[in-house]
Amino acid sequence: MSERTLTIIKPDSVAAGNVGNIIARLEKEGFRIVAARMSHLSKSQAREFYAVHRERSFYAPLVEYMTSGPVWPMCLERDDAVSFLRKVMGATDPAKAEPGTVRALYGESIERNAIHGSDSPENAAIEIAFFFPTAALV
Ligand code: FUP
Repeated sequence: MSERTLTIIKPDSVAAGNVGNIIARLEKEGFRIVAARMSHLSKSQAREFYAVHRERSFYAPLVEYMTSGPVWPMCLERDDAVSFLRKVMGATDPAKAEPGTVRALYGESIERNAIHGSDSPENAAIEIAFFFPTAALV
């Protein structure tokens, strides 16, 4: 069933010049880009986006990293978009990600792991609303 999810091309990918490669891969995998923009997150935006991790030891460095440079949040649409993006993205740690996945190809470390993908349809709806007002979705 057609579904929407939220990805973020993270600062390491933008800095390394991998935005085009990652977007091309996502389109090749059948995702339609419903909304996209370049953004430089504020500390408070990054803290809010990753609030579920606020008790974790990696929270502060994660917020630092996600605000260290521009990112590309995008709303994507496809059949089973949430689970399919998780598959194309690969495991959180690029060293453990399946060969050929976006994180295996472009991720530098468990923190600097190239791309975000929503982990459930419920969170996808919350995360899409976080970055894009309804009017921005086409
Ligand atoms: P994922 O859903 O694969 O992005 O992974 P999580 O929601 O568990 O983690 C969100 C982000 O926190 C990761 F993308 C990177 C960061 N993180 C770390 O830096 N260290 C960890 O041990 C786990 C996650």
